[in-house]
Amino acid sequence: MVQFIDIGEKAGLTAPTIFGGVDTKKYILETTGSGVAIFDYDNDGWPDIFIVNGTTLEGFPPEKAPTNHLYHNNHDGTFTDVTVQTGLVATGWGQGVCVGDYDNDGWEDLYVTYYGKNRLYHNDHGVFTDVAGKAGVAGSGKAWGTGCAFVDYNRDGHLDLLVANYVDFNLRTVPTPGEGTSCNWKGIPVMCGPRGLQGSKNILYENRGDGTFTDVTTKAHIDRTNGHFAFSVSTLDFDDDGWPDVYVACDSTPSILYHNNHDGTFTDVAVMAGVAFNEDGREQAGMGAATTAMESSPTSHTLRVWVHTCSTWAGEPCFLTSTMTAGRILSSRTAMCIRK
Ligand SMILES: [Ca+2]
Ligand SMILES: [Ca+2]
Ligand SMILES: [Ca+2]
Ligand SMILES: [Ca+2]
Repeated sequence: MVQFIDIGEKAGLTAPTIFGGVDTKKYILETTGSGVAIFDYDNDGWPDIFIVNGTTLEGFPPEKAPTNHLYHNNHDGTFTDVTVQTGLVATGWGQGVCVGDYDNDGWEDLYVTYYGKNRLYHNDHGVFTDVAGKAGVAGSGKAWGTGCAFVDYNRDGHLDLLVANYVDFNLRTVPTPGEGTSCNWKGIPVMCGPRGLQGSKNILYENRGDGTFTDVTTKAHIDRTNGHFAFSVSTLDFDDDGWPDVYVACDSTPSILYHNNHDGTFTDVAVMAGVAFNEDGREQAGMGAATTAMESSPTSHTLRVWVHTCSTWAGEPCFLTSTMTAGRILSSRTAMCIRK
């Protein structure tokens, strides 16, 4: 039997992850964070670890605010926190993170989603600068970004960016526990949502190749799936046609499989592909997804792709929901998204 031992503390991964109330959660906002990316930020051949952090409803004085953390791999089983010297100190309701070299300079860049404005960190030889505003990918500041993935959807050699949004959420107007029908569970007042709240739309940014992006959400038909509670984003070529497709695991709503139509548009084919619902035809608490090639056929050169939707809600284990055949996985170096 394989056994795993938690070596986090011994390895130096000691910063606490803060996300809302410790004993109680008043709002669903306090429940969703946060993601992790494992990538080689300094090109020394050893994978490093970036961990997104959150905050609390009460907030913190600036000098005590929790920050995201980047841990440099020391090549000896330990890590050093290099957040400050790499320019990655940032606080807020951090959510997901994805990695991709959007400007093709050989250094992996970072995109971090927030309830609030998202951040795009350009990697300049191991030092990061937030260029989201200049690049046009910060968002409105009102959306609740969750998962994301870099993917070259139009195959022009420049990584584009798909950002999932969870619910249309406003702390000032959202009902409190006990208010409304969706804020009670068996007579007990509980936080509201996601059911009872408005879904949100996902966003696709096309890379212009000059360090800036254009919002092509409507043109690419990404918003035709409006109303889902979208979480994690995975890229894969499930039909092996050479064009990358995108799977979005959704909470309490059907999950989405954006098929790439090769003409700049996508069509959600999740129902027909058998990955929108579980085997009982029910929506799931889709939190994260992983795609992998399980086996290959020496005759047809097609791979089998399994899509997992995982939920840790109420202590449920991860479970396999669907199987798709005839797919091909994109390189995880060029398109990667990891959410806890
Ligand atoms: Ca490294
Ligand atoms: Ca880069
Ligand atoms: Ca592109
Ligand atoms: Ca495809």
